Amino acid sequence: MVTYSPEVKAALEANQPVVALETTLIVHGLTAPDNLRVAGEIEDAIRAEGAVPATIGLMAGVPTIGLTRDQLAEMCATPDVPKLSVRDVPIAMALKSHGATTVASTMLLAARAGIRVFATGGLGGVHREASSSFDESADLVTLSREPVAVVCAGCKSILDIGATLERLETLNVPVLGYRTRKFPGFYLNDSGFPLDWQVDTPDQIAETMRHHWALHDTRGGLVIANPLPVAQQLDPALHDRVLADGLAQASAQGLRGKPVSPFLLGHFHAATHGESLRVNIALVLNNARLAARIARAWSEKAVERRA
Ligand code: PSU
Ligand code: MN
Repeated sequence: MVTYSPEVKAALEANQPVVALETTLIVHGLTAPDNLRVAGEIEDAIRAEGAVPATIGLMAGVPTIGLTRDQLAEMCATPDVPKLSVRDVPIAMALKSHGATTVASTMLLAARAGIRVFATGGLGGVHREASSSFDESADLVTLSREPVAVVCAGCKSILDIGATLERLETLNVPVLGYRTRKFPGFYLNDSGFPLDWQVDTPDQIAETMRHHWALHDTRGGLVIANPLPVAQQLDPALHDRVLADGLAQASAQGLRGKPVSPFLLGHFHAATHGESLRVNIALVLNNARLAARIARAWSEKAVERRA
């Protein structure tokens, strides 16, 4: 039902550090030809830090843990690959469809594979008009269920960030600022929302993971909020301008549901003439490197627990 690349299978069996990666970010969040190149760069960043990348997606209906470069190239070249949330996965399996996994569905498959660390760009969350549209990403409820630590630059700034943080609190999802007490704003270093907790080392994160899962019978995810350094962020004034414009366009076009996030990311990339794309790639690589270091700290703990 699930297939593994030989490299990922061997790493998991030997308790080596593994980092899960998603495919929605590649297939729907970026565009060709950048997307395939960036997918390779993310994997390289993880290897350079001494961990094994496991890019996850569905190939002809088969959940695949560790897509090869050829498989990723095929997915990027196939038109209209569906964006799969958790509820879509069994349908895509039955219909033997390719599928790009979101944060939520990647967490589901990573958890089944025993992968405990996952790097992405920004979480999905509560959309701005959610009080009337009910549009809240399944990423949030999945974080309350699946035992995976998700390294991200906060949630995408197109969302209602305050409401997203409130939902994470209700769902008992720990949110750890990595070397910060400010929740990052995806393209921006700081979203303007404070965090209760700061951690400074991958080992502190791995310790938190260990205690969280001991308390919850290995259920529930954690958010590791890793801001992009101020020097690399998008210009905040440009950000606010482009965001206001993008939200107005999405609402004028009556966009709803799954296309909203890709539309707004695409709008940013066009309206900033590629500047937001540079920032998006930089923050994903930054998250990949930290995730690899957390995966190493986690696998050291697993070895200690066995000793
Ligand atoms: N991070 C990025 N780009 C993306 C995403 C995350 O830098 O495209 C994706 C993730 O897959 C996340 C999804 O799960 O956006 C959220 O989509 P929605 O708002 O429709 O739930
Ligand atoms: Mn949605």
